[in-house]
Amino acid sequence: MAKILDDLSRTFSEYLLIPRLTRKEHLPKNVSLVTPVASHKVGEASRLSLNIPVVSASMQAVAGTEMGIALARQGGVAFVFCSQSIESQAAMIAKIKSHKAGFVRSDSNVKPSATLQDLLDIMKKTGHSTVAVTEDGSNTGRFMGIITDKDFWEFEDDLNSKVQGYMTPKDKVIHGLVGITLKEANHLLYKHKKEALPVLEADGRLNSLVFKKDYVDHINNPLELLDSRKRLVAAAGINTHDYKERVPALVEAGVDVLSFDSSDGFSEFQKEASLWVKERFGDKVIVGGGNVVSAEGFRYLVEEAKLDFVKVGIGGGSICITREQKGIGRGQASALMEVVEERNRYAREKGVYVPICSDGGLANDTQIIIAMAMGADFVMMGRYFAMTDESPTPRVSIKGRIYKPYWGEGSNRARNWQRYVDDQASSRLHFEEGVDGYVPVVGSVNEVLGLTLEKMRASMCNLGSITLAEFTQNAVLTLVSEQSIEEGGTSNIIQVESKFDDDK
Ligand code: MZP
Repeated sequence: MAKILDDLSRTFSEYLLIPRLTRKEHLPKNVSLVTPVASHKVGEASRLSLNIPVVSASMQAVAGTEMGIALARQGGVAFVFCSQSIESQAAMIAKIKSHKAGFVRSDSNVKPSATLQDLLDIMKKTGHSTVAVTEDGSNTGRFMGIITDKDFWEFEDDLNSKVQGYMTPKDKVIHGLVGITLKEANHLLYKHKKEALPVLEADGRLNSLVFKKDYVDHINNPLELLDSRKRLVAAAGINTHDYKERVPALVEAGVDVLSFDSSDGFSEFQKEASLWVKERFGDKVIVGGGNVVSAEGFRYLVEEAKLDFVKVGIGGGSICITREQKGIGRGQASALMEVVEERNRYAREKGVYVPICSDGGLANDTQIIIAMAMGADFVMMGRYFAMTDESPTPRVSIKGRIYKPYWGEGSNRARNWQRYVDDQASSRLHFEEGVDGYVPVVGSVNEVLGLTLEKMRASMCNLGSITLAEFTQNAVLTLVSEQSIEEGGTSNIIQVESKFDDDK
């Protein structure tokens, strides 16, 4: 006979946190949101930690290059979607990795004999206003000079003129030589009031460029997540079908973290794929997976599949209809609490801590905070990021308001047959598990995350916590009745902004 669990399937909105003693040192400015990504011995550090406990879903409508850059600069990572060709996903990872390294390979270059029109075309294509001039127009050619959009007037100068007549020639360009440190390079930029510093090889070929704006960006983004070579950390979704080709291409492109993207990860497919990646790449790349909603699923993925982190959540995603279609899933709070308990048991038994990611269904900032209090190490979100400027979809105006499209990876639109179809031989999607819709545009990742994290830091202080580990340790949660949820809202007043309520 089927087993019926005693507990109800509960969601985050059914819980509230009880404040604990706030001491004087419990101030938002003292809070650290650093959180582990890879499994590690209890008491030791994870080989990669995020600076904020937030990652993006691996979805077509959410995470491309721009999201990868934006989130890493805030201290998290975006899992670049895998429902695309291996080449284009690897190219996105390579772009994130090359976005900023202090010393960047120049990707806007011209020959001295190029015309101003050629130059303009390059500037429009790359969006860069500073272009290196090299003898052969390559990014490692003999350095001849530099030209910026301030050196000519698009509507006044003859666009058939040659770049060499307008560029600043090498002997007048402040430059450094390979071997210079980033600090020394930034000092030269500061001293000579320059925007860009070319760094040259001893034989005069261009090696890289250092930009003032990168220095300023770094100061403005103190939580930026960088690898040991000062490149942004990059992450990608993978599947259990083409991993033997996809993973090597992603590793070659410089990926740091991989995650199996599957609605049900409690499978031999995921074990086999994970062990293959582990055997081939060892500790070179972090591999997470899921999704699971039970202690049993967690154990399997950790002990058998050897995954570095485990994602929890089936059917809670805002675009997800898995529960309606297949009758599988679990309330996200119940699933998370059971898996966290098992993770803690595993840590006590084996002395190994496995980070847990709560994936999907987070409808507001409060739910993110409750998920963290319940023991998630980080949360994964799709809708939240689909609404930002950096998601890869176009803005559309509907009845005078601005929206962006958002669709599930299990929808026909995503044509992500590998994720859901049971019949491995068929590429036809038998039934949909996701829907296709629109979400309102809310602003930049920076703005939206800034507010969420401000609230998280404040809640942590209310619970007398400076670290996320303390937050979970100190958390006391209470179930709320429908009446108390109503009590928590405003009562007996007509709110000024009530006309916006349908946006929530
Ligand atoms: P949400 O943040 O939009 O609520 O949920 C995002 C999560 O939903 C993803 O990380 C993924 O686990 C899940 N997802 C993505 N596509 C589907 C689907 O088509 C889905 N059913 O459930």
